[in-house]
Amino acid sequence: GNGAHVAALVIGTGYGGSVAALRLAQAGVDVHMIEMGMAWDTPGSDGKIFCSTLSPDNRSYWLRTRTKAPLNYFLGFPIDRDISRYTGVLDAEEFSGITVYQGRGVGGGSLVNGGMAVTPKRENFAAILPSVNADEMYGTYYPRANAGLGVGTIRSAWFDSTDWYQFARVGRKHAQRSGFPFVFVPDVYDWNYMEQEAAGTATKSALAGEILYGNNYGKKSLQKTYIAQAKATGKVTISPLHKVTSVAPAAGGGYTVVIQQINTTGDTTATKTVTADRVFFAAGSVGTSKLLVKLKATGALPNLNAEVGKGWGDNGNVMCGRANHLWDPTGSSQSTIPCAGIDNWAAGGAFAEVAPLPTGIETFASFYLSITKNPNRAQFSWNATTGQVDLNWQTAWKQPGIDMAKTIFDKINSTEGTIYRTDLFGVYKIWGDHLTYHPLGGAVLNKATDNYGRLAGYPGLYVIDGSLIPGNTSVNPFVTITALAERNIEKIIATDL
Ligand code: FAE
Repeated sequence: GNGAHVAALVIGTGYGGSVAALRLAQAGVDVHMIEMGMAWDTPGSDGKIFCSTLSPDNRSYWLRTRTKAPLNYFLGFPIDRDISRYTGVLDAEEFSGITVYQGRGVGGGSLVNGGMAVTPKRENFAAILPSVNADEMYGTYYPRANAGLGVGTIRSAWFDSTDWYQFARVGRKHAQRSGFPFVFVPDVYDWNYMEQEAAGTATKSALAGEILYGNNYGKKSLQKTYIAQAKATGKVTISPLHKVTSVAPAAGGGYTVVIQQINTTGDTTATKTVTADRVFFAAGSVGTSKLLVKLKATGALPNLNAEVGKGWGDNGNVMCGRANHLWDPTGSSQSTIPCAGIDNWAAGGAFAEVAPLPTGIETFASFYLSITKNPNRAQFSWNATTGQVDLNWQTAWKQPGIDMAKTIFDKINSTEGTIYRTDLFGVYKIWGDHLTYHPLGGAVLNKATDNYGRLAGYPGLYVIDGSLIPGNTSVNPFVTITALAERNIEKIIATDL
């Protein structure tokens, strides 16, 4: 409540925040988590907590009156539709040159993501987090993160036989015929549950088009893993629909945190002030960067260093589709959960997820989300005129990523005698170069913070989320975000408490 004092306040309930909350609570610290999104624990009038990708309603998007699907065209026709404004689960946050998709609610990105839980190849780690000891990460913190997240892999006999992954088997055939390594990718979706869905003995979720706006069953989101464990300690409380707007040193020590309570149409209904001995910024790459840049510029935290807001990258995300021959159908039944990728990182700088296109009809399309080594980095800055934080990314900065993705798909098209789809992102547009699912950086480790996330200039303030990672993880990012948070919180508990 207003005026309260807390030992540790955590801003955000995604991967970094959930790890911090659990480990602090286990060390005996009382933790309060503040989350701007909803709790997502109560079914709607249809009996479901989340809506399906095929029929989005107000639960789909964060404060929008029209959906903004990442893949927004089909056969050249726009597929977005009107919805009522609501604190839905997926935020399509628009900056001048890029739309950044993020989860909103208790569980952060784990509510909306594909659950692909990938540990980077060790040989790539030095480029991802140069100041972090790789032996410790691969010996201790990656295994700890994988265990905490409940990571598993598809059963290969089922992969080889089920209709639901025909699209991925076509992806494998095409990758291998062009000489690219095809690799299975672990996921936090419960693979046994998915086999039961296919057998008709469990309510369908991944096999019913659920993913982008939440999975009602099957996916081990943070609500079911780290957050459930944190709550079970009895030392963690969570305030959903509360947004942190300010953090500043308090007169008697610690920090004054200003929090706005909002309703489900996004209006502020109350403003509360609490004090906290320690504050953990875990609002995600964009959320944490925006807060820190604003607080530095407006005088709440003037001593933050000049690295704050810098080093932001898109993890090289680009999307594309290929048009298959009529003898290569990808299937009208597709699981929403990707399970494999094409690895051309070393030779071409691209790792491509073989992604589903679960439309319910045969599309003859192969669809891919590529993670590339795009070197471009952007910066957040305070715009005093608008009172907003801007990001200076430009759409043209995706070109290196497109060129890297082409090292895979130009080759496959040439081997197969196929072409790119031009109907998925507009009319005659091949590349989905307008978005990222993987924002990273903005408060980079060992630059804006020390080597464990302590913010320079302010004892007791920490960053513990994707903003620590300088723009790229070579694979999907949440296992690395979780493992880094495990490493940093262990050090902070051992030395700062
Ligand atoms: P995040 O999970 O974004 O959590 C931050 C939380 O803070 C959110 O719940 C916010 O609502 C909340 N917040 C922000 N500002 C405030 C504020 N001022 N006050 C209170 N609360 C606030 O951060 N990654 C993978 O590894 N594998 C995948 O398969 C995958 N698929 C994805 C698919 C989609 C559609 C999307 C959007 C993302 C995907 N990702 C995937 C990325 C992954 O979800 C993301 O990297 C992590 O969620 C980032 O974790 P953080 O802890 O940094």
